[in-house]
Amino acid sequence: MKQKKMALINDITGFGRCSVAVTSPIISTMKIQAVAVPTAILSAHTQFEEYFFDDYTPKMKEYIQTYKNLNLDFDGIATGFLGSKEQVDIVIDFIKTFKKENTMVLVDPVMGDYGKLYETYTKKMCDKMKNLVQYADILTPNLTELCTLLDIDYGNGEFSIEEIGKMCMELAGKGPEHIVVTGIPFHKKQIMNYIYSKDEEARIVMVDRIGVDRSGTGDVISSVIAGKYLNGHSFYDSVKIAASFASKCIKYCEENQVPEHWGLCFEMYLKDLLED
Ligand code: PXL
Repeated sequence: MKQKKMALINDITGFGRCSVAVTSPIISTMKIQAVAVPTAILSAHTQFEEYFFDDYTPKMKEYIQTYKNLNLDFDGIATGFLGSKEQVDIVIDFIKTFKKENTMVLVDPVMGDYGKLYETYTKKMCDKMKNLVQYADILTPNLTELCTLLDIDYGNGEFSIEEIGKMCMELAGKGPEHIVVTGIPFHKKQIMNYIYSKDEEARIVMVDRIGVDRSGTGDVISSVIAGKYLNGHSFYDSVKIAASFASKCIKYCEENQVPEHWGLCFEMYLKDLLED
């Protein structure tokens, strides 16, 4: 059987377990070849007080051109953190070039958390991100990103399940077949993942909240979903596996007092993602 390939359009961050440092090993464990397409290079992610940030926008076209010349094809394209608004157009061109009938496109609209945008995200970038949504088969926003994509005020972050359902329906109207809203706080002790698939009843995957919120959790969840879904699992099962995998990693971090910005110690449980 031909081995699958997934393009990972994301930043490369040395320290802090996010983006390609997380998605590449996770995808590889699921026997999918990971092909990194860097959007920025950082020494540490933007939740640290200090970090080196090199926007890769000026180099991306040349980088991608070689893949065009090589006539590469991809079974999956997963996009994450983008470093500039111009990158959105580059990513759209990448998808238009490489998306074939059966190529799965997952867009993780990495923009912010807890009602706040990340430091490198400008309003213009957020507006641009809205264009990217229409190219996604799968979208994995958190609540902050869901609100931002729909121009809805985050307020205190308290939304009813019905409201979240309506927001997903509106966003799905723009293109994506499947949406999971990740990391929704529920009654203080739990975290809800709201799963919306077109023409299906919405479903919920609940996990216990363990300790503090940890950066990089979204990258772990979206890459497990991307890999499992590409390997033939249903969207619901992919989310379930991803949520329970992330929970296990978070529990380990709590028990070992890993600082919250160091990301999830996914290495400890990678083998649980192995496929036959
Ligand atoms: O985990 C999301 C993420 C990815 N990449 C960079 C980030 C963050 C979140 O802070 O800073 C560079």
